[in-house]
Amino acid sequence: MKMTFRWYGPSDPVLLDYIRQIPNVTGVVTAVYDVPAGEVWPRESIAKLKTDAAAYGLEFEVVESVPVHEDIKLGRPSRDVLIANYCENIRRLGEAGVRVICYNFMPVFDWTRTTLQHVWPDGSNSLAYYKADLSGLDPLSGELSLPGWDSSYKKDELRELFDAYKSVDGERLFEHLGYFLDRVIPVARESGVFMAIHPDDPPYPIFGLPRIITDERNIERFLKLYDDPHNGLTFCTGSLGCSNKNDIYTMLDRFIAAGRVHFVHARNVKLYTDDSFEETAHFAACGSLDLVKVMKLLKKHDYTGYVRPDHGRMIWDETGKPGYGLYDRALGAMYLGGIWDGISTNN
Ligand code: DNO
Repeated sequence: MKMTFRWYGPSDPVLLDYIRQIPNVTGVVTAVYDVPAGEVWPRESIAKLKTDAAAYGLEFEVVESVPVHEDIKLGRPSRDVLIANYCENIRRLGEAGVRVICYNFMPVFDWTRTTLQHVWPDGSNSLAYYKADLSGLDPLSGELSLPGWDSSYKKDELRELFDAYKSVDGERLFEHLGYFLDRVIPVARESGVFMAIHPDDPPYPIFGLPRIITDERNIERFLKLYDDPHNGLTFCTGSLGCSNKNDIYTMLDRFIAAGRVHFVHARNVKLYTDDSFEETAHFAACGSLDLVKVMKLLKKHDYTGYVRPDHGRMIWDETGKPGYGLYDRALGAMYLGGIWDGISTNN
């Protein structure tokens, strides 16, 4: 297991200088952020991430994310050029020593929450998603925007995208994903890169847009679309764990045994019966998920892939990118590392 930490590049208030002080973190997870989706990342930008990380004794072996252009998800004719660009990114990242690329196939929006600051009785705050509040949110109003969303869309473009998705249901989206994998995975294999799709977050359709990387059956179907270890998963406990129908431990056990898990996002959530959820501290007793059990499963399979503490709360008056402050994620890294050491010792 290699413990990593997400770093948003030079503009991140969480400095590499801080990350290197977390004892069990050996590498950063990052990306080139100033190139629009669908374009090729300059080799110099990739090399700079590597040298920046190395200057602090950190590895750069995981990219999160190389975004997939909407035209690929929509199956538009322009997808072939965009997929060729995607393949070129895989080659360049492989040459730079990147081993895992995390990406997602969620239409239009990445992760979605109904509040970024749910306040807890102890004064900390975290991201939350209340199903009942979603109907009151209009993603086309231009007023709602979340840090995970691509803010480059103008209002009209968003409307046009929503219209285009009217003819793309879950089945079509699966077809378009298969088309993408058929072209991308052979390049990943040649480049020594493992592709690791991120589950949809939350794992059910929102705003009428389809979502397919949601549960055991669909993930199995995804893995079969291209049956090769280079077509793998980012196993995000919090994304999959915020649906009551997902048994994340059985899923993890099964997909790791199949050699298809390359990256683990360890996050805890407090889950409600209607699939609403609040993100909590990583500590098992704080939420509905048991990260001790998760780490034990990694141990059981001698997992040698990458792990990172996912979303933390904002604590100790920290401000910054919601979910991605330093303090609570560092506590998470230590908690996960402590569990790992605890189960690794024979004493
Ligand atoms: C949320 C993240 C996601 C993830 C993408 C992968 O905090 O886990 O935004 O990076 O879905 O493409």
